[in-house]
Amino acid sequence: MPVHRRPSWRLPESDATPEQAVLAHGEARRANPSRRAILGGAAGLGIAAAAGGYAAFAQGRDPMGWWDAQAGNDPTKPLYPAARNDRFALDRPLTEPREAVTYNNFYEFGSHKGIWQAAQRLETRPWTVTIDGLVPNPRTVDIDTLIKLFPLEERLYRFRCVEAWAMAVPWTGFPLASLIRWAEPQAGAKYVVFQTFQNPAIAPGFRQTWYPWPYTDSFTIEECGNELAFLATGVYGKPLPPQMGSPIRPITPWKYGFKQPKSITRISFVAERPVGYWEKLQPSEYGFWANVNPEVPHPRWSQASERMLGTGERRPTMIWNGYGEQVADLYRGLERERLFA
Ligand SMILES: Nc1nc2c(c(=O)[nH]1)N[C@H]1C(S)=C(S)[C@@H](COP(=O)(O)O)O[C@H]1N2
Ligand SMILES: [Mo]
Repeated sequence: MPVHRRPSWRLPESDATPEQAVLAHGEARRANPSRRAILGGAAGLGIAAAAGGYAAFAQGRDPMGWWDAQAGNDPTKPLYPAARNDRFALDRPLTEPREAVTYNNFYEFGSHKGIWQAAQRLETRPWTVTIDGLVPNPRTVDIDTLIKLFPLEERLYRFRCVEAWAMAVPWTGFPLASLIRWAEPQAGAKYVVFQTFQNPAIAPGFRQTWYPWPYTDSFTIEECGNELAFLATGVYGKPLPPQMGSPIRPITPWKYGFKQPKSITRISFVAERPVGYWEKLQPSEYGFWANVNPEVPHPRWSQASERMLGTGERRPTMIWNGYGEQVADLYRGLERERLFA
């Protein structure tokens, strides 16, 4: 099937070139939001209407207020905060939560970083996840049932986008390996595909038909079994906010962020290597493995260094995003493949 390709200057992640320009724009809007933008944003949203009056107005401006309201209604709220697993510690301070929840990539809600308000339209309950493909017992599970199958824990991870911005966040969730074991994949299952929700009624990105919706990406079964591979259901001690992929998303911190689809509704076990969303869109720029490497530049972004959200601090990029000790062995014998970017 032919895939409509946009010229590279119109490609989605190039909206962030130069990154500073986008950040400055976002900050200017935040500092001086137009009343119309605030009311317009709030009007489309059930909780804002329920809060009413000034509260809704203030909440419309305050991403932390939105998050608290949403987290307050979350059926899994009593599971937070989960105990921290100290084996996953960090070499740098955590990113300010406000920065992490207001600078996002979630193309279903728009191809820019300021989608957090638009994403509040995502209704994360009821929510189901379908487990299918090469498993003995394909099934669709309610998210609250699924989350309660596995004990939650907190881990501090680095997170790196191929656009060269980075953050350091405390995810809450459970090992991806636990879910894989529970699903009991058959011997022929070699890859695991994660698929994002698809509801054009609430997310304007789906009208941009040149994108290969739904957003999917995949890992090998071996990668899913690595101790770092995680299914995040929360961040900063609370259930995930919609803009960060509520109610559940995979996290593989040694890979670029685009490999990790948000707001998952399907996990499929398959035999053949799938082609993910970005690789479908632009195979010359995005590959299957997409492991972090400072020496392999993306055509539009040097990967030599990264910029921390919030502080703007520049740090040298680390190969495997600093997780070589845990993951490098996964790639022995695969040196001839395009392992990076
Ligand atoms: N469904 C979906 N998942 C997605 C994306 C997206 O556009 N849609 N963007 C990816 C990219 S490019 C990055 S860098 C991370 C960003 O995660 P964050 O916004 O929570 O920091 O989400 C990834 N997962
Ligand atoms: Mo990204």
